[in-house]
Amino acid sequence: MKHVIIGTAGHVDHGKTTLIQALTGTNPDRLKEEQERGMTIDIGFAALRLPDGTVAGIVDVPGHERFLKNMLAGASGVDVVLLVVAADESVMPQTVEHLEILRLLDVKNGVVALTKTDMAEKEWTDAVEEDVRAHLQGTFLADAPILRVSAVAGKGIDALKRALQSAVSRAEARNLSLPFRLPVDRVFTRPGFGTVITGTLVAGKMRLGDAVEIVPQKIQTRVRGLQVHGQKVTEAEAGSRVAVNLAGVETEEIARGAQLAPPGVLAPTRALDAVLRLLLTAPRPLKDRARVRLHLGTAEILGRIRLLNAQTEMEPGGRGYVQFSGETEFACARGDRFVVRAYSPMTTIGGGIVLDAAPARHRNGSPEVLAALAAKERGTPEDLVETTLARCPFGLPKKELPATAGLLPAETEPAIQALIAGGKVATLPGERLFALPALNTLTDRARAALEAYHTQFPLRPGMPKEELRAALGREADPRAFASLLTYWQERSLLVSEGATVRLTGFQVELNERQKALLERIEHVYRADGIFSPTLEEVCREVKAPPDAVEAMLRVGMERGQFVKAQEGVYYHADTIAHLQQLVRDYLQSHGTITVGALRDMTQSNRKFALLVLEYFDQIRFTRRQGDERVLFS
Ligand SMILES: Nc1nc2c(ncn2[C@@H]2O[C@H](COP(=O)(O)OP(=O)(O)O)[C@@H](O)[C@H]2O)c(=O)[nH]1
Ligand SMILES: [Mg+2]
Repeated sequence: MKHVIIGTAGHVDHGKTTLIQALTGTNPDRLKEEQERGMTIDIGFAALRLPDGTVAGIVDVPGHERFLKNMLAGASGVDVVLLVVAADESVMPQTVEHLEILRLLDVKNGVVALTKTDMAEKEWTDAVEEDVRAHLQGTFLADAPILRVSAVAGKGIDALKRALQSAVSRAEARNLSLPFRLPVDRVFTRPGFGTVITGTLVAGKMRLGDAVEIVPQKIQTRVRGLQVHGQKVTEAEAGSRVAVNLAGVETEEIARGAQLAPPGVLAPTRALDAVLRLLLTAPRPLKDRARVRLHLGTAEILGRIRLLNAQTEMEPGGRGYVQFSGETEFACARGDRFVVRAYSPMTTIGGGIVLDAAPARHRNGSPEVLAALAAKERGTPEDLVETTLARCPFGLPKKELPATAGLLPAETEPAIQALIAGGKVATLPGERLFALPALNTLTDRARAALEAYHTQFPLRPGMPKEELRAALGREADPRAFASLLTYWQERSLLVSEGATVRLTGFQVELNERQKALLERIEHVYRADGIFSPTLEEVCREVKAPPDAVEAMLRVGMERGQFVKAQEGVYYHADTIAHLQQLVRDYLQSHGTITVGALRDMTQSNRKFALLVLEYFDQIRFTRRQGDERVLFS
């Protein structure tokens, strides 16, 4: 199912919050102060069930310019905007400012609601609609439907829902194969649970139990609880509003603006390189080294902007490469959109796209730096390889890369080498390439799955391989999985043996009762020698149920105390060693051995002598030649 976030926008008092309540039945104003003053201060949330059953998350933002910072935090995760204009007031300053912010954030899709139509004459409303249409010209909302509603009279609400549904169905799907990313918008404590954060999952999938890093704080933790729209879930997909209960994190350690991602995917940074566009409506040119507020994700970061084009200022409407240096650390990634506001007065002046999230300090006007940034903006072979691999959570065979990335093989190879050297791409056995974040996600997932398995089945030597493959994800094809297993084994993360895998260092631990049972079972098998007892006989003898005996036999086999000759037929390793010695001696003097010869030597019967020799064939100690056996090699 598609997951989409609808965000409100528009001037204060134009009826955004009331409209959300009319659409969803939820009052998104959750603070006491908001309800007392009848004004939205911080972002609020609701869930909208659309006529086709899709549930969209709604983020309601404050319209008052004093709380624009909160609007920016809410706008960062929006797919579809619901622009609200009061029919009795028409376009006002924050209508324009919000629209500009949404354009800078590259929102592509939306619906306009003319509210409070019960307060205005029809002719007046017609004029307002014209005014609105004029303001939308040249923007992503140029062709958006404009719907007339009255939240108070309950008019036009169903038509608005249908228009929203159609916008939602047009919204681009978010990238689910990227590592998950969650900018935090709220942090609070739930008694009995501990710290809970909420936010819009902007990329990837988050699962219960996933390892998480909080950036820039660099806190490593785990998803202990996960909710979407107030329902417990085991997995949340990008485009959902989620609440995450984090293990062992104090509420004071995190705040709005932090981001959650799998460990190692995001690094805290103090600077970013970007392409910046200054709004035509910016009140004055932007000076080199001007102090600004940069809004990225849910964060507001104070810092200075250096113009890299060797200018002393950038004119309104201008665009160029810049380096932003924060006064504090923050989280960002290449391709992130951001909005810039002047330090004072706090007006929105522009915005841009991050081209490098961990840049070096540059000399102003250096042609090399400008060329490198231009290449990053355009997309070099390296970029294309990196972004292609980022879209492949289970890697890609090297030979498929050029075609998938739309590159020539000759330009692909140097790009791969550079990315490997830069620690962004890894080659795995079987000539398979992985983006490092994707690989780290899988490694964490494998480790978590194995840990969980060992905890649940402490007596089993390991997890069936197929189960581990399933735990990694539906898309893990056998070739990718084989490549990963070899890689993890080489890295000593796990040991792969036969049909099972276990974490390196995992050992079956027995309690006193189990140790005693294993000893009694050993005693029975040792005493019976070649006359291997049936399972029922063993159970009777040691007075234990079959599953307990079988579990101990598995443990014993893992430890080399038992061997399995056939389904249900076990021998003590000492018995086998003894028989092997007998057969070896016999073969040394006779060259060949028959079933009858072994039977006589062991004073047993044909059945057991045959069983043992067949086992020896199986382990390639002997080889059958007609009715006789010879040494295998
Ligand atoms: N008459 C009328 N009043 C409305 C309508 N929608 C909202 N209001 C009123 O307008 C005021 C501001 O609404 P609110 O939803 O808080 O605006 P917001 O600041 O955009 O969230 C409140 O007093 C609402 O009761 C409407 O459709 N008709
Ligand atoms: Mg409001």
